[in-house]
Amino acid sequence: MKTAVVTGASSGIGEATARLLAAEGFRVICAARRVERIEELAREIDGVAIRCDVTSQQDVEALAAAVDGSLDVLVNNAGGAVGLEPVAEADLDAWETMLQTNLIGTARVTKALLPALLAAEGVIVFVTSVAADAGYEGGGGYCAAKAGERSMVEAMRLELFDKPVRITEISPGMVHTEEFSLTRFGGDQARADAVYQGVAEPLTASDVGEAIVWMATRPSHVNIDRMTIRPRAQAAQHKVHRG
Ligand code: 8X3
Repeated sequence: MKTAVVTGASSGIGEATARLLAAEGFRVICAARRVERIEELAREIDGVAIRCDVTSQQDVEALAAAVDGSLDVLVNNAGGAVGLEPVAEADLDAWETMLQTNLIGTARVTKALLPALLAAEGVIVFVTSVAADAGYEGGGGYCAAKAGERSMVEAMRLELFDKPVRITEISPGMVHTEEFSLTRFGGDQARADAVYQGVAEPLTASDVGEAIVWMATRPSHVNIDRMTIRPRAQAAQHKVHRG
């Protein structure tokens, strides 16, 4: 049975991807900070739950120990946005959090699990964002974190060009999940809802999860370097059709 690790598996794209990978026959190791959520998910999909804060070296070592030497798929999904203030008013603690989770935490997990991925001729799917394409107003910290993550992906693909591992990236646009915007706006539901207001069909977590599963299940000589995925209503970052 093939094994997959999904970080940030407690909700949203991570949870949907874990469910879809399990439906494809993978044994899924669900990693996240909120252990009750991932334990329930692991029970439902017959997987494994490992408490993992990607900013903790100790937690990531425990995750690597659970993988036990061989890993087919790593979905680096943990991360997110905090705040939407202009740089002039930025909360730099929030920036620190975004850089520590999206960029450095992802690097920590990737470093720890790379030997197991090489052993299995595995594939890594990095969940970045269209925020990595260009800066937007209020996105300074988040865009920097995601652009940094993308740069790491590009470096790794070159560094590992002659090794049996694939380095892939999915870059989602507007995805309506339970928590992404709520976290960004510190629990302000009205502000979070306004992000998707009037948009008939933003992407769902499963739309992105299905694309991730497709990327991760191509034959081992096929590398999907980067997939940008947006709802039809979002032609570009600022070009969103609202009814
Ligand atoms: C989420 C997409 O547009 O909020 O990663 O940056 S956006």
